[in-house]
Amino acid sequence: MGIFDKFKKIFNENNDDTNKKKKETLTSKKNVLNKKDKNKSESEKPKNFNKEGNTEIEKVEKSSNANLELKTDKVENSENKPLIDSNSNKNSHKENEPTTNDKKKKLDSGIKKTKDSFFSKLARQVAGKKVIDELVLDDIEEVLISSDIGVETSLKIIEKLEDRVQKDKYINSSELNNFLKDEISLLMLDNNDQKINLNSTPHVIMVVGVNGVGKTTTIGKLAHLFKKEGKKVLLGAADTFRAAAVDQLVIWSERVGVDIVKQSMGSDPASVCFDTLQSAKANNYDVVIIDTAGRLHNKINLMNELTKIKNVMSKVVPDAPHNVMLVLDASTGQNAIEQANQFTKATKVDSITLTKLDGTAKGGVIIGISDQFKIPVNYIGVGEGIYDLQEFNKLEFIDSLFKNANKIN
Ligand SMILES: Nc1nc2c(ncn2[C@@H]2O[C@H](COP(=O)(O)OP(=O)(O)O)[C@@H](O)[C@H]2O)c(=O)[nH]1
Ligand SMILES: [Mg+2]
Repeated sequence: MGIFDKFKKIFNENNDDTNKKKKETLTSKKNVLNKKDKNKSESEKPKNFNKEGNTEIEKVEKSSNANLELKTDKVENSENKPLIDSNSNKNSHKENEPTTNDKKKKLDSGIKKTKDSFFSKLARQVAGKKVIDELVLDDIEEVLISSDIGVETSLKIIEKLEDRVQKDKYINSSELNNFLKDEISLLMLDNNDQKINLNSTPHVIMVVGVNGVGKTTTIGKLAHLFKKEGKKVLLGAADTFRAAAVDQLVIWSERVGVDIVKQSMGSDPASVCFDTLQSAKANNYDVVIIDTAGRLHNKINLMNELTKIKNVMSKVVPDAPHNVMLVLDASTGQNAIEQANQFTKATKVDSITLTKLDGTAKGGVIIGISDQFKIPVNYIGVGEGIYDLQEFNKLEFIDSLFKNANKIN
């Protein structure tokens, strides 16, 4: 009996036992990870959530602004407080638009760390082994789990790999890479319709996600993409919670050259949304993008807040928001999966944008997110600049991830 047949025999004899054990180990690994993530998200909660206590509420009288015209640079309400900043006629940035090739390079360099870390770990595990057989599967499983793909998704891949190795007895390392490439493609949701379909006017996109994930930055980049397509874009600064949040969105609106509706810090986010949608309707905007505060201190509060905002919006535009976009930060790895869990429980999420894929080794999280949530990842953030938002293309991403993978060691 050859050595592989011997291993196979032993493997088959212990197969049931091993599978059981493997599942138990994975469950315990999963528990540890979940616990870790839970602790992490606890520590990310804003410490001073006390609106009345910390916020100087400057009362901004709402105007009946249904007929506001944006002819002037600033439209002022009855108290001479600017309500809408009109930037659409301003000469915005003069940076050069990147070519398709530039974008590809940016994607390649963005996911380089993810790629290097994943394939070098994989190469280390299979180093010195001519073939991949059952004995190496545990090590490959470790690599998948530690690459932020997510435990559930890793388990699915490993089960398929087990079947394959049982069938073929063994595969070599380039076959392993091809196998992983095919399986990962199958697991990732097919996002053929990558663009957000702007099928109503105004089309309202509400952007949600915890603090610091890149919501405001994404809104700026997105506004630029829509403007470039000839859309009339209005931003709504409904993150009234933090001092700098409104200012940050104003800066983006000026940079991109799109209009913005704002009130003072501390005002009711729902009221900002109401104003924004009214202005959008009255002035024929094509797209409205609403920035929200990233509070995730508990599911009930989050749910209540988002429900309130949605209800107020639908009073002005009945089916708004048309798209709830969840922004997740790839560099937080497993924690991004946990946030997706929380947000999808609190509200219906229509699309996901995964930011900070540049400079992180945890980009594998996009595979787990696509597999587990069945929500299209529409955009990826690959930097802080205005052009650093790309429509997510599964095949391009996978090609970039696996290109020359055999050479990494
Ligand atoms: N490298 C990188 N940084 C990003 C990306 N998106 C956002 N950021 C940065 O992340 C930080 C937080 O972003 P911000 O938009 O304020 O997050 P928010 O709190 O969710 O609105 C800022 O310093 C951004 O410049 C990205 O795709 N890549
Ligand atoms: Mg923000």
